[in-house]
Amino acid sequence: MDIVVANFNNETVSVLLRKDRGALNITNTFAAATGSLLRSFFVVDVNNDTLLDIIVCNYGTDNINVLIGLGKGTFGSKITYPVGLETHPGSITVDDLNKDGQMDIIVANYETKNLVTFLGSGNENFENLGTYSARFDFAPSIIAVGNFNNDGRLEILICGYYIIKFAVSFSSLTMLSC
Ligand SMILES: [Ca+2]
Ligand SMILES: [Ca+2]
Repeated sequence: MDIVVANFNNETVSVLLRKDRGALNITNTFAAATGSLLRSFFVVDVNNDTLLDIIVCNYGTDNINVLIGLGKGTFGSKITYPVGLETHPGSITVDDLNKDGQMDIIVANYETKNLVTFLGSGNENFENLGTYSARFDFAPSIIAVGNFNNDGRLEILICGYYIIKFAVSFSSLTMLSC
């Protein structure tokens, strides 16, 4: 297995490929942006070419970066999608929210305590669907997607530093207690 590392202090993402006998070599390092204060990333194939891509969450610059994998630990130029001024996104996750076979992105904004969703089209392009209207009463720091209530539809679990509180149903954009 290879490893991807987000380097908070120097605002880069490093890809480490495992070589023979288990040694890890840094093959590529990608600069997010000055002041990005990147908080999290997600590794997934968003363009269905079987090569893993990376999506980076930039707390300081209020955006995300999509890096399309080219194989052998190399990636294309980063593509930037803003999530809103002073939102300070802290966490991202990826899944197919609308069941069209294409990966979509969910961003949890730490400062504005809400979510932004991006609809995938099977390539590097994502459509910003806007901000989920409900504000949470805590700053979301980690999010995850799953079928938590076993209804066959995806929900999202949102965690603050001291609390695990909500599952949001994307099918109806309603908040479920949990
Ligand atoms: Ca890919
Ligand atoms: Ca989708």
